[in-house]
Amino acid sequence: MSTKPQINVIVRLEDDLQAQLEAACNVRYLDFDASRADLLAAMQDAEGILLSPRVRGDAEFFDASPKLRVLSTTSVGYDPFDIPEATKHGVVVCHTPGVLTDAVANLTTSMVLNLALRIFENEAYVRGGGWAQNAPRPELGLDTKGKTFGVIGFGRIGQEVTRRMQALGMKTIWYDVFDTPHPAAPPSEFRPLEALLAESDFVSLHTNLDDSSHHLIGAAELATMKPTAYLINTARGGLVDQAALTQALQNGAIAGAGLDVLEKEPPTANDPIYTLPNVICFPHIGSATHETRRAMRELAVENLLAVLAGKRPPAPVNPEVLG
Ligand code: 8YV
Repeated sequence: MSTKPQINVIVRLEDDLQAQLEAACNVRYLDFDASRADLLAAMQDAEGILLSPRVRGDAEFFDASPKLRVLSTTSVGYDPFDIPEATKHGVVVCHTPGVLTDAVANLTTSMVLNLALRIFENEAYVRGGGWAQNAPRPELGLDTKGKTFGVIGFGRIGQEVTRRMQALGMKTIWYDVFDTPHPAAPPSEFRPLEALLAESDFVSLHTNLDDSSHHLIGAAELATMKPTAYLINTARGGLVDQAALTQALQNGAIAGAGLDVLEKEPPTANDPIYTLPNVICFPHIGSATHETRRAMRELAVENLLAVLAGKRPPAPVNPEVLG
């Protein structure tokens, strides 16, 4: 009988990463569309699981996983997993911070530039024959120099976005639940949330989603923003009250939004938000460069194998379980 630990994998992996797992574990590959019942049944004997944040790890999940020691997600965000429940069940949750910082900061930058310079409108104008017909051109865009960029969530990604915005000539300010920045953070001024919202020409979200940050941006916060300001969200859809945002965008309470995440993903076909003229919306691709996704999968495999081998994983969310 094999003494290798049983693990479940619900992530598509490269051959070499599969081989690495298979050398150390009995690997069961589960279908992405596996029913909840099939998933829970497969958790009976599993000591580890490698998954994406599309799977919900709640109390029911951990109760159905009596042997589970490690849950390793291919994401930095761990909002779908109930961390206190995991800790209660002695499960180490691991994630992938750091390796996706540049990719998300780049996508955020692309949104700022696309919104400021009206890139999509201009491209559509030319592609649609507008230039060839000498039709009236889309409105002019905005300079970034001298504008104020407010970051909500001054962690790794928020700091990297700040560096890029400073390179674009913007004044940067930040808000977080702490008001003393990390020593390596770029120089940038702290503001209370309301002051940041009122002062910024761009407000960009880079914070975790949890009970305390759910709908951090709602109708009142949107009303505090300048009517000329833009909201950018490359973090989590649940940080923003999407119904309130839709309204604010429709009635011109803010100028526009760049969204890589929505409250419901994928959105319903009749969700108005992604067709509004003052919105650019991407399908949650912040980390989806070839190299970054590979690095995330590598780190997730490393996290999982470390815990199963009784070693400290590189990126635990609840290290207290490790003792
Ligand atoms: C990915 C993410 O969409 O890291 C996160 O928290 O949301 C994204 O990088 C996701 O991890 C895909 O598996």
